[in-house]
Amino acid sequence: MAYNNIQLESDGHVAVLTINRPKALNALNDETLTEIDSAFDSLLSDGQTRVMILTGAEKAFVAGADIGELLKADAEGGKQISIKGNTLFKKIEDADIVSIAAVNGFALGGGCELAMACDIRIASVKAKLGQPEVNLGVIPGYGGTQRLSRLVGKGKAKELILTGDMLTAEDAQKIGLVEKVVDPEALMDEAQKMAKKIASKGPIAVKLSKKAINYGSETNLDDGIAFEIEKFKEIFGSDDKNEGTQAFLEKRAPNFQNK
Ligand code: CO8
Repeated sequence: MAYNNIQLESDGHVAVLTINRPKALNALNDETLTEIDSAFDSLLSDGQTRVMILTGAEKAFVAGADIGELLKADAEGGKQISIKGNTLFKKIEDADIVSIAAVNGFALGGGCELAMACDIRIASVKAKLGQPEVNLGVIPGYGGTQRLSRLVGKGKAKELILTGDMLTAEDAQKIGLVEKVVDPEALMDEAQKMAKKIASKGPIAVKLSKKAINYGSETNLDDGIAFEIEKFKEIFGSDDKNEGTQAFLEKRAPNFQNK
């Protein structure tokens, strides 16, 4: 399928989705959100993608929602914009596909929110992250008021959202907003290396681990442990669990079949 604002490339179990609207620093206008959604659906149904790397073309990851579109929206329009972005970001967060944000440059507002909806964030030293919505007289509307405090704590989230300050990649790493910081030239290699490593592991184990971590971070410990026990039972009914354990004992590489 041809897209105007994104590029999608797949190589085996790893796909790279590049947001490519550099004239607006990859800002998420309605068309771009629709294209990301449709590309992500195609990955969910292709039967082979296990990891998606999300990145941005040229100097930005994503500089936020498209401010021109925000200006035109009234209260109901604002609600629809927020629902559309939140629905897509939640789909990415909940998906069986693991997502890695390769944050190459500005990840502001909706861009920071998109990175936070991904499972893992790797940033270039050139990246700048923040929630500058208050500068525009608006609030984060793609999950930022919810996910930022879950990642970095309530006080830091309030400091960042209420001041609108931008963080360097190093400072973002210090507070747990990104997991790794690398040189710009190394960013995609690092993301690919991690993606391929994850894609080589037991695929059911990877997706159930992700589900259990997501579930557990939104509930109490007893519920989370009960969920883990159920997922543990599920994985013990899989062929891949027998293959992985057998391969270890036979001192060979496992040949996982995703079943
Ligand atoms: N939307 C639209 N266009 C943008 C955006 C954006 N978010 N960001 C940059 N652009 C455009 C600029 O207007 C400029 O266009 P032109 O060349 O036609 O003048 C072009 O991209 C290049 O930008 P700059 O010249 O400003 O580049 P600089 O390197 O000087 O500055 C910055 C880079 C610091 C990133 C600067 O562009 C900036 O501050 N951008 C806005 C960042 C921002 O405020 N983002 C948050 C947006 S609000 C948001 O994301 C809310 C999410 C939830 C929405 C749900 C609501 C209901």
